[in-house]
Amino acid sequence: MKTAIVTGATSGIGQATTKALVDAGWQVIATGRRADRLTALVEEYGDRVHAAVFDIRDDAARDAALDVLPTSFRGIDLLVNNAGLALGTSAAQSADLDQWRTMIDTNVTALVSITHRLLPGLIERKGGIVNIASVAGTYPYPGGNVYGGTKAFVQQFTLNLRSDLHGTGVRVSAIDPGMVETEFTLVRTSGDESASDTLYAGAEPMTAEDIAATVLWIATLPPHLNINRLELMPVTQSFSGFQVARKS
Ligand code: NDP
Ligand code: 8X3
Repeated sequence: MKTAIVTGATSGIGQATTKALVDAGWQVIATGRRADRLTALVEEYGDRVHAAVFDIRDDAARDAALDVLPTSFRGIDLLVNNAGLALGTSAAQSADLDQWRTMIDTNVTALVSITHRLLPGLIERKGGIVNIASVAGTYPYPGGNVYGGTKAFVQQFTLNLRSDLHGTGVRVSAIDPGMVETEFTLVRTSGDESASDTLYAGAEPMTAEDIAATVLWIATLPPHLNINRLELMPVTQSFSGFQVARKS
């Protein structure tokens, strides 16, 4: 049985990916801070899910959790780097620096740290890495500032990993989703349910299950195929023009 580790499995895309992988016959190390949600996954799937509760920004907590993995979960075939967040939609000049640092610590520093930790085993097993980036890493928008910057990092890190892992057999992919209805906007707006509901209302956004199915598809392609980057949007989402500030 193949083993995956999914970061940010307590909600949204990570939770749906955990379920999709288990339903497809994998066993999953599910990580996140909210222990109750990981416990619920274990209750649902039994010994096919191992709950590893830690803050992904905390190297010592991460290593402690990975050091005590049950023997049957120790050979990891797939790393799904999904844990991440956006905080705030303010323009850079009025943004909160602590929120910027939290996004960088989570979306960039923690992602590269767990990747670094797991790379030797992934190389040994000719495994795979799927990084959840975002359309925000490609297309700028007002208020996207550091969030978009972190996701551009994830996209480029993915491609550079491919270069370094050349010849190892390890596959590395970035998925760039557009609008997916999850707790993402609730987190971004510090719990503003009406802002979250308004954003998704009538938009027919993608679902966490849509992205999970894409992760599973990438992970189960024949071993000679690598998806480098894959961008997805709901049909209702597309592009808008540049803005021009005119002299009055
Ligand atoms: P959710 O808020 O529903 O899920 C985010 C997950 O990340 C949670 O499981 C959360 O776990 C985990 N996480 C956040 N911070 C930490 C931390 N410090 N330590 C451990 N885990 C953490 O959002 P999504 O499912 O939408 O987001 C998943 C990924 O998808 C993110 O990287 C996001 O940027 C990306 N994405 C989302 C899009 C969208 O429109 N929803 C579009 C494009 C990309 P917990 O809080 O329990 O620790
Ligand atoms: C999330 C997509 O457009 O809200 O990464 O930034 S967006």
